Amino acid sequence: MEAAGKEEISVEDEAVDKNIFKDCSKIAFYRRQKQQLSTKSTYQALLDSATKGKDSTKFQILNEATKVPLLAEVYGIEGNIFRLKINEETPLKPRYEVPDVVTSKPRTVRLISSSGDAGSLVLADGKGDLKCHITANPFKVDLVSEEEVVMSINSLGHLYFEHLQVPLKKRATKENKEDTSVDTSQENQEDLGLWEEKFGKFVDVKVNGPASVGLDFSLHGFEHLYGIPQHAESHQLKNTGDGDAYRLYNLDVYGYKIHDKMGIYGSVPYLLAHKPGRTLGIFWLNASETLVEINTEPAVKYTLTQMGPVAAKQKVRSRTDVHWMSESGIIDVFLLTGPTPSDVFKQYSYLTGTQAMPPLFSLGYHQCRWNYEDEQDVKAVDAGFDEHDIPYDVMWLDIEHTEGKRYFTWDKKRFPNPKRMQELLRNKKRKLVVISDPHIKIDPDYSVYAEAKEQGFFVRNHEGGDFEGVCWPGVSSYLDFTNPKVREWYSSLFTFSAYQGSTDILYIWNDMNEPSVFRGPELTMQKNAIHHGNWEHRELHNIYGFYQQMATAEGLIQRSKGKERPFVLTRSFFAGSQKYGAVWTGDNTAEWSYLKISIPMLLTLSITGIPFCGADVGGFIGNPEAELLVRWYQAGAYQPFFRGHATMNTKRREPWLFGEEHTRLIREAIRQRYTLLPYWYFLFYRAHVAAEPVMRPLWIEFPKELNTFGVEDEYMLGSALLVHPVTEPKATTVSVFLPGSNEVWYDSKTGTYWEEACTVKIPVTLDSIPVFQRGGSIVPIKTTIGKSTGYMTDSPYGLRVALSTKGSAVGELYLDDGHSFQYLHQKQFLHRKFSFFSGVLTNSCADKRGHHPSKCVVERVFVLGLKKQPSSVTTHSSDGKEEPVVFTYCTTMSTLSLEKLSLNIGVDWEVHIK
Ligand code: NBV
Repeated sequence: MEAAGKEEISVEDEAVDKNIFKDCSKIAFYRRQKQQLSTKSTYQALLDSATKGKDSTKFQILNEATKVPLLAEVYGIEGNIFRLKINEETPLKPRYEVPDVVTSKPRTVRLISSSGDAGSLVLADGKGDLKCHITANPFKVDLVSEEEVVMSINSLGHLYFEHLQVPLKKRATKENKEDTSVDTSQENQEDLGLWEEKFGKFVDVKVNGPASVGLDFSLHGFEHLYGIPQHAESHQLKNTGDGDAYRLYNLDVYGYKIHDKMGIYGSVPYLLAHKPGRTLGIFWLNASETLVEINTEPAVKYTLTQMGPVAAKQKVRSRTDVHWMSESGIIDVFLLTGPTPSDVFKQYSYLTGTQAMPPLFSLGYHQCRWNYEDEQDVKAVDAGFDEHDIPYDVMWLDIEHTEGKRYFTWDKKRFPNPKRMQELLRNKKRKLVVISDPHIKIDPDYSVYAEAKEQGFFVRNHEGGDFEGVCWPGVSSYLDFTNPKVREWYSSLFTFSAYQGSTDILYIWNDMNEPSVFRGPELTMQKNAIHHGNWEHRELHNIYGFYQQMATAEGLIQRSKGKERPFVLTRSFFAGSQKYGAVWTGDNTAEWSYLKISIPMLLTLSITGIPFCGADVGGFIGNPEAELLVRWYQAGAYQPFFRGHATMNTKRREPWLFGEEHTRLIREAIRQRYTLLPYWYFLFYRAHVAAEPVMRPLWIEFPKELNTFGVEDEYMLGSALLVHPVTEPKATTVSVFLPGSNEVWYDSKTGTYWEEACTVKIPVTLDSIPVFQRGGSIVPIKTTIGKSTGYMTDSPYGLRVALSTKGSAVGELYLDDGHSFQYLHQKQFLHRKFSFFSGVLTNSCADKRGHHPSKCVVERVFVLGLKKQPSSVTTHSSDGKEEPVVFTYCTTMSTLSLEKLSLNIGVDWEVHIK
C-alpha cells in the first residue's frame, strides 16, 4: 500500500483553504437552533412535583408545543459549584454523557430548598449566600450571590432540545400498518439537515434524527469573557454577531487563519467571565461539535432629563449573553461561582484535575524538525548545540523516523541503531521525543495493526467494518481510544520489550489526533463512524485526542513500573488534558502576526486549565527571517512549552545558521530560560498543587483594574514577572503597561524602576527581552547554566529580590528529583520560603512534610530597590554563626549585590543588611 504523499494535504506556504471547513451557515444544528429562536417556544418547569434526592433536586420541564418532558437535575457541589443537567426523561436510547473528564465523582452538598414566590423554587447551599432561584413559567434559573443575581439561565428562552426519534423510514413502515397518514414532510427539509446533512461530497446520515441541545446564560454586569480554546483569536472573547460563533470542533487546520473563530485542533468548552469583585466560570461538558455565541450589551445610563426621576434608578447594568449549542449529547453544565479568579481555577481543577507535574527536562528547550533525517543528522545537530554553547534538553523525531509511518518502528536505513542514538543523548543528559499518531497503517505484517485488527480495537464504520481513512501511511484504521481495553493495550505498547529500540529517555508526541483523516469531511472522521459502546463519532469527536494522550501517558508511567513522570505532547485536547501532559498550537506560520497571536492563544489555554502550552518557535510553515526567529526565541523562552519546530520544505534553521550575532542572541534567550528554571519549576508545582496558571493574563493578578482586562501583548509569569515580548519587526521601542497601584516594577536588565501604574516606552534593540520584576517578589534563579537541565542539578542558586514600596519581598522555591513520583509518595521534596523584611533576608521551610537532600547553595543575592547604602552585611546560620559578607552597592540604581555566598538552599538562614 502506498504511503500518502504530501499532496494529500497542502504543505505549501499558503493560507488554509477555508472551503474545506464549514462556517456556521453550513452547520445544520446551528441553522435549526437559530430558526427556532424566531418562532420562540417556551419551556415550563413543573416545580410542584420537584423531588429531592441524595445528591440532586429533580423536576420536569415541558415544552409548551411538543409536551415531551425533559428531566432537569440541580446539584450543589463542594467548593461553591452548581451543576445543572437536562436530559430527555425517557430518551429512545441513552444519550451520550461525557465520561472520564470529571476526575472522581465530585462531592455534592445538600441544597436546602424553599419555595419562593408562587411558581418558583429556591435552592440554597449550606452557607446560604449562594442560591439557585428557579422560576417555573417560563423556565428560568437565576444564580444569586449575596442577594445579587449574577447569572440567569434561559432568561432569553434559548433552551433547545431535540428528541431522539425512530428513523423515519422504520417509523413509516411500522406505523403504516396502523396509520397510513404519517407525516414525512420533514424528510424533505434538506436545509435543516434533520436526517441527512450534506457538505460537499459528504453526506452525514443521522440514525435517530436531529439531537442538538442549546441553552443561554446571561452574565449580569460582565463585559469581559475569556476561554473556550482553541481559536487563533484574541484573549478576550469577542461579540460574535450574525452568522458567526466560536466553533469547538477539533480539526487539523494547516496554517490556520488568525483572528478567526473556526475550530482548530482542541476544545475546552469552558469560559470565564470577569468583572471587578467577581469571576464566574461556565463549564459546558459536551464533547460533540459545539458553537458558542457571545453578545455584550454595554451598560446604559438613563439620565434624569432623558427619562424622568424613576428611570434614574433603573440604570441598566451591562450584561453578556452566552449561547451554547451542541450537536448532540445532553446539557450538563457546571457553574463555577468564584468569587475570585483563583477560586474559579480551583473549582475547575476540582472537576477536571490539575496540570501533571512535568519532568524538569521538559521545561528546558526542545529541538524539533520535520524531519531530522537520520542518526547522523541527530548527532550533528546535538553537537551543534554544544559547539555553540547553547543549552537544550530534548531532540525530537517526526514521522519519517518510522518504517513507512508505522509507529513504534524505526526506519532501518536512517535509524539503524536507535539505542545507540539514545545513548549518545543520554550521555549528555538529554532526551528523545518521537511521534506516535493514532492512525495505524493497514498492513497485516505490521504487528500493531494485526493485533488491533484481531482484537477489534479500531473505530468502525457505520456498516460495521473497520473504519478506513487515508493518512500519512496511506490507507489506515484508527485506534478507538475511547475503549478502556484499547487504551490498556496501547499503553502496553510502550513497555521496553514491546517497543523495540526505545529506552527510558524516550518520550512521546501525539499528533493528528483530532483525528486527522485526509479524505474525510473537514479532514476528519465521518460523524457516523462507530466507537466502543456503539456511540457515534459525533458524540465524542472532541474527546478523541484526549483519550490518546491519556493512554500514552499511562503507558509511559507503566513502562517505569509507576516510578517516572511521563512527558506527552498532544495536538488535540479537551477539558482535563492537563492531567496527561503538554499541548501546542499546531501548524502556525513564520510570520510576525503568528508570533503575536501566540500570546493570547497561550493565555487562553493557560486560564482554561492547560498551563503547559507553547507555540512552534520560528513558525512551523515558511522561512522566518533572522530577526523574526530571534524574536520568536525570545518570546518562546518565556512561554511554558519551548520548542523550535519547522515543516519539511523549509530551510534548516538550527540556532547557529543565521550568523554569529543572531546565534548569540538566540543563545542568550535560551540561556535566560535556563537561568529562570527554578522559578519555572516552582510555577509548575503551583499549577500542579493549586491550579494556578503559569502564564497569566494581567487581569488575574490585577482583578480590580479594568485597564488590565483587555491586555494581551504582555502577561505575567507567576505573580513576579511581567513579560512583554517584542512582536514587531524593526522595533526601536515598545510601550509597556505596568499595572497596579502601589506597585513598583523593575526592568530585569537595567534595574530601572517605575512606581504607580503607567505605560512606559522602553527603547529596545534586537537583544532586548522586556521583562519586569514586580516589587515585593523574590525570584530564584540558577547562576550557572549547563548543557541541559540534567547538568544543573547541583549548580548554585541566586535570588533576585525586588523590594516593594515598603521595602519588603517574598518568594518561594520548590525542588525535588525532577523526574519521579517520590515527591508525591515519599514526600521527597524541598519547599522553601524566602522573605525580606526590615533589612533581613530569611530562608525558611515552607512545607515541613517535605524532605529532599540538596547540595545546592545560594551563591548570589541581588537586591533591587534598596534605597540606602548598607554599612554591613552578615549571614546568620540557625546555629548562631555570624559571618560578614562583601557587598557592592550602586547608589544610582539602588541595587545591592552579594556574591560568592555559600548558603545551603535547604536549611534556615538569614542575611542581615544594616
Ligand atoms: O508529522 C508531521 C507534522 C508535524 O511536524 C506538525 O508539528 C504537526 O502539527 N504533522 C502536523 C503532520 C503534517 C502537517 C502538514
